[in-house]
Amino acid sequence: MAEYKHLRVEKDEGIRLVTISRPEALNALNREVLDELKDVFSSPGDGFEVVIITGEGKAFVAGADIGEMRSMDSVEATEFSRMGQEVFSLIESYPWPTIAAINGYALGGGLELALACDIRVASEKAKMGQPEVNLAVIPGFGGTQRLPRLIGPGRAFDLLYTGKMVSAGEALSMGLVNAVFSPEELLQGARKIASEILKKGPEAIRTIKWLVRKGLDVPLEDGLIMERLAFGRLFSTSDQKEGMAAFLQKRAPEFTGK
Ligand code: DAK
Repeated sequence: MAEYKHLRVEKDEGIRLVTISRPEALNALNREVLDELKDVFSSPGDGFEVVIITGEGKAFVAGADIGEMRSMDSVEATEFSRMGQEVFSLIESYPWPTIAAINGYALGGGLELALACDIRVASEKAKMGQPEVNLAVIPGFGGTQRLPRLIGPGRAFDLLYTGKMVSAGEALSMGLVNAVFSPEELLQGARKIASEILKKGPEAIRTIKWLVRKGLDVPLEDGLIMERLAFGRLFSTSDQKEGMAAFLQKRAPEFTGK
């Protein structure tokens, strides 16, 4: 497995844990961190897996690196935004499920990173927000687009206009996160969700991810056609035969990913 300066990547029983580790800057996303994330998500691993992204120390990610952005001109800022958007789109379209385990501050680019994941779980200590307006800028890594799609435009406008931070409980009530755990149980909670997913038919999981992601961008009629074709395709897998046989024989299935 590749070695990184700001990321720790560990794989265990189908779960890939990616820890962003730049604690001296609360894991702020500079170009180096973005480059390393790009490398991790550029190839689809070695088979069925769930990726958990978390942060080292008291922050998940406290945003894009303000020190690095401070002196950018418009051309450089546009390029920085393109770079971040490209990396987060890679994460969003990664073929296997992704879970953001939000251990602390997820602000600006940090919340945008979590928004690019399929599932978000948060520690009771987490604080989330899009504070870019405090710096007289806007989210540049997808926040104006993914946040309203996830929680609806009204709640997104509130967060985007005011730049306020919300607690894990508030985030849960607005559908921004799926579950809240104590700080000690956060990773265990994320791993439990991952393990549950890893018991399922790999091709079914990958197909669900693809359909949900692609389906949100097309008219319902087209999405239903995509679903129908994908549904049919799964009936040519041996896992479908195994899954249904195991149910009828009242035993646990043994999926092979074929
Ligand atoms: N960037 C760089 N350094 C950061 C940082 C950040 N986002 N957040 C924290 N740090 C650094 C602090 O400067 C401090 O460094 P030292 O002074 O120790 O050298 C260290 O991390 C610890 O931070 P604090 O001392 O401030 O820690 P506190 O516990 O007191 O406060 C905090 C924690 C999270 C409330 C506070 O650090 C904070 O407010 N941080 C900034 C949060 C923020 O505003 N995040 C949004 C960043 S803007 C775009 C592309 C992208 C974006 C926008 C446009 N285009 C290209 C158009 C995205 C923008 C953002 O994400």
